[in-house]
Amino acid sequence: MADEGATRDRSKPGGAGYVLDEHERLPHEALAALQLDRLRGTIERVARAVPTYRDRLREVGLRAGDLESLDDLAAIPFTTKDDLREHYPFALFSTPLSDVVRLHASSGTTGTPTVVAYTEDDVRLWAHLMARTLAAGGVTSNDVLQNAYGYGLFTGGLGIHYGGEEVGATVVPMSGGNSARQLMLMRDFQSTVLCCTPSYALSMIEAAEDSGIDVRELSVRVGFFGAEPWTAEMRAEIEARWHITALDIYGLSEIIGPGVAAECEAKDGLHIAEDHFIPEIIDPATGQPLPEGERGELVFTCVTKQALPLLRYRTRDLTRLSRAPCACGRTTVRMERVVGRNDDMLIVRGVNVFPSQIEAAVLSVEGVEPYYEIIVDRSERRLDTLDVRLEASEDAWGDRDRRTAVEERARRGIQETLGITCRIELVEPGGIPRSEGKAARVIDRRG
Ligand code: DLL
Repeated sequence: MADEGATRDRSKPGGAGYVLDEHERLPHEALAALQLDRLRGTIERVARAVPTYRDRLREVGLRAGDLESLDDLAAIPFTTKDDLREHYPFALFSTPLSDVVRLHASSGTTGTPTVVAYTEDDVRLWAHLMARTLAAGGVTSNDVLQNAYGYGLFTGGLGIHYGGEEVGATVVPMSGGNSARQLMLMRDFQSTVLCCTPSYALSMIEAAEDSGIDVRELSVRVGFFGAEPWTAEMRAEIEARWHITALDIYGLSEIIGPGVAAECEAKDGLHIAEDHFIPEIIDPATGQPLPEGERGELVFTCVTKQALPLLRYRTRDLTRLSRAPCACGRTTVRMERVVGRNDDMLIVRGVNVFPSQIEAAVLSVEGVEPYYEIIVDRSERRLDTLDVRLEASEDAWGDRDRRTAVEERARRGIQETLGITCRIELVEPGGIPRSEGKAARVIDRRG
């Protein structure tokens, strides 16, 4: 159900592509009315088509007609990743498989993968939302978009691909990996837009340096980086080394994939496509909704999807929402950069630690490259230990006194931000594994 309000106009001078669609600038009350109307329609549909939802809604005595305001959302039971696993592969779909034109799935590191489905309308909606995302970062039909997100069951590749075409850009479907080839084609095709994970963007900068290419001389102007947590410090690092604008884009397969939320050029939080996905922030411990502005777990209700419109899906991602006006004129609610996932939170000697907090603390230390690994273990005395392996820059590595000073500064930085002691191991340049997709930086050996 792509919005009729959005128009594509490639005839504009300069090839400007996508026009801001009217739902992105609705006054709050009008948006809330649209959401409520769509929510009622969705509830009615899933109650008819999905036995599990029918039972759950019946249990709480909720019918679509009972919903009087968006506050009534809170009466709807949550959907979790376990629900998707328990209904593997297709039992939560609300359309017959004959209407499903695409499946994607998570890699399923813990066993059963989670499968998500799209009807033709869903694919169209997804392309529309990704086009919105790209347009918010200034992409037009004049751009050459190099897409280095993985193609396949992962939603990054195809999701961005269709959005790029929708906005009229020239899409180069590279997929992840093979940095030398990425750089060669980036130069030859004069790619102006790069889409990949932030960790892979860093790997590419390094691969360029290794082969004597100055990334700043390439034509890339803007990067759409996401699919993993990253920090403001990492953004500063990428922007300084590449001289591009680095924008944060967020999404998850269960909701639609990339296109759920994205930064605009104001870089002040990610605009959520709330005309399609109603966000809430809940206390992860109690499940109770939290007031606006408080940080907690992000929950989404899909109100326009056809094949898999999940109700109150618990993302496990931690963030907070803001309705403060944005310089870009969009009125949609913004979410702060995701700190991390509930399940990625490490508890080290009783202290909650997000890998992104460690990233923020160490990246500002001079003499350290933006590659790191976090190792949590248990000592013989059954105490948690935290080891952070940091990669030294070439010149820091060559000087023993500087190495000691860098280690000391990083250790102090972590102690000051997190209040816990850790060991720092500085490793030689190139000593930390590089990422081509989502970086795996944490090794927890506590079992
Ligand atoms: O990662 C979809 C995506 C593709 C988003 C390309 C952006 C760009 P999943 O593989 O289902 O989908 O993983 C979703 O990744 O719940 C977050 O924990 C994390 N994540 C995604 N984007 C961000 C981000 C894609 N910008 C999970 N910042 C989500 C922090 C992110 N975490």
